[in-house]
Amino acid sequence: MSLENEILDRCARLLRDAERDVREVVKLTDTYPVLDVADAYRIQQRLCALKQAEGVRIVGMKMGLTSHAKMQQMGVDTPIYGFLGSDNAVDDGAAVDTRVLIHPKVEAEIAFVTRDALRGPGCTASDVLAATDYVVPAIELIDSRYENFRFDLPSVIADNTSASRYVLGSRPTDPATLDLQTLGVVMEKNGQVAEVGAGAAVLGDPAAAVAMLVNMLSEHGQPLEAGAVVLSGAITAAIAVQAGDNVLVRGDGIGTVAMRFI
Ligand code: OOG
Ligand code: MG
Repeated sequence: MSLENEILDRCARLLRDAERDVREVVKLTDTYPVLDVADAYRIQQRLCALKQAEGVRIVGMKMGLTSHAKMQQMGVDTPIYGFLGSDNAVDDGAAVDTRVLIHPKVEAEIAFVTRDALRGPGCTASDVLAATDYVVPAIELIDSRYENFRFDLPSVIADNTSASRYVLGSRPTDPATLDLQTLGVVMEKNGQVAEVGAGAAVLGDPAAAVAMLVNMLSEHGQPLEAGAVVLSGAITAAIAVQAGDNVLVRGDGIGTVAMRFI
């Protein structure tokens, strides 16, 4: 059953206001138990339109829950996607103000930047590699708008998959020179190793996660645009951060990326 447009609009507004006011809200399915995944993507689209009306540019897309570590951590078992806005981007090494965040966590990811647009269905990992301009290591900062960072699949999709901030490494690498499956990634917090993993944690290959995104978008008649930034999904579990923390991610052969918190 599909919820009425008026309710979908109200849900998008609630999530937008929660982010702006730095306030947790009850997860949507507590209020609307019939809310399903299709409704949730409709709410996410409305949230995207609200941000665009405020002047935010859409700069890319993100995949989420593409690794077992993340699915287990969040108790959810299907990959999901969201959008990245110009307001989500942070410069490499820049400080992020924790006062405008609810309960931030960071994850290590591999980001793709597309040279050509991609369209599904039937998009494969090799199609993705052929259309990729470069890859970089990335840190995604997620900040669920829901109480205690707890949600179910429809609720987290509506909340733009907890998207909040992201930072890309500054050294672009041609993926043709890499083996993304065996590429090792280390996440350090305050100089200590916090999480380790390899590209294969993300659906066997981060490029496969991007292909899945393209195929999911095609179900809504949407392409993945040329020049888009794509976060392919966390390789490791997410870790909580607070003011004073420094986070660094290193990827074998692709350099480092950092975010610090004040
Ligand atoms: C949902 C977003 C997950 C990822 O990389 O797996 C995600 C969440 O865990 O809050 O961005
Ligand atoms: Mg992520």
